Amino acid sequence: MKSQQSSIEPPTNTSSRTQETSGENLADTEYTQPGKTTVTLIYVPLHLGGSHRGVSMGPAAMRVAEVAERIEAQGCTVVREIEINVPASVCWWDKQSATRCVPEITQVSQEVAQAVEGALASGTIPITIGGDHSLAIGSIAGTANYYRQLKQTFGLIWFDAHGDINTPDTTQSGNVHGMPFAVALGKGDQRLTQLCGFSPKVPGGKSVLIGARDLDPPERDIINESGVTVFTIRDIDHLGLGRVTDLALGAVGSEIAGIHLSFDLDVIDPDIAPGVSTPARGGLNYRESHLALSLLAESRLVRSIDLVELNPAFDIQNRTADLAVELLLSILGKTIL
Ligand SMILES: [Mn+2]
Repeated sequence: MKSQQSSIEPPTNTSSRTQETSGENLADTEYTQPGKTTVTLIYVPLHLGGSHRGVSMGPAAMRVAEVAERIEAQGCTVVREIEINVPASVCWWDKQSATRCVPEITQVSQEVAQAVEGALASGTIPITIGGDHSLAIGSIAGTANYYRQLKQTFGLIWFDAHGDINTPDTTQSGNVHGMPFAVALGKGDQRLTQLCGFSPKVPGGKSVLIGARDLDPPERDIINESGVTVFTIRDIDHLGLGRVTDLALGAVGSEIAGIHLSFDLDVIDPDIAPGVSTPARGGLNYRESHLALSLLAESRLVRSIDLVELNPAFDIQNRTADLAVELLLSILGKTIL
């Protein structure tokens, strides 16, 4: 009889990354390492932008799926993990406007913006892990502020089943997670559009929406006015996501210093990504998702990333979190050969 060998490896403790919570001083240490991709993980357990509290567990589920360990196993370095504080108070309706929780989301957005800008300034790729999509208001503000000071421009590529381009005038739900794309373009509640003191954060002409299949009628009007390039799920069926991704890279233009990738997991088909707040049938499949993200990785332009709307309360055995980590690895340049 063969002796049994334990398959449990002793815990390795080779990581030098630091953990901190928001509000601490973000030293502008230079983390650039030649030939190595360095990342900052920013966990944002924000649920105030939507109607499903489960998204606040997204960062925890990503940790269960060993996001930091798997990024490091791929050869990248996680230099810092930051946890953003989200107000614990119950979400309240702001009677001053048609939108919910704007004061709280503004506060969180300021902290996210500061963390993202600090991560970019230190030469790392900020990966903001949600949490609902309203966190992109902060991450895009931080990204925009970073490039603005360098007098550079950036492009925005947004994967989503929805438009997220409602305003307080058009919203049916009052949920801010249906508005962050509009806020980035300078449309919406001024407390959000004026973060970091300027607006818009990115022009429509350097913005692309991929995977849309569930747009509210007013969102179509806003998209048409804004100059955003949209590739709907029909375009993807017709052209293929590889071609669409190439076209998206062309649409953001060549005069950019970087791309901010805002990836809503609900763009994926709910059959393989059930753990999202607002599933919509007919989404991206597994292979085309990885193809798109590996093409973006090859462009070497993606400098900041949001990964949002993971809702463990709707997930099955953490499958969607596991997929989300795999997708991140593709964005960070995982190759087959
Ligand atoms: Mn979204």
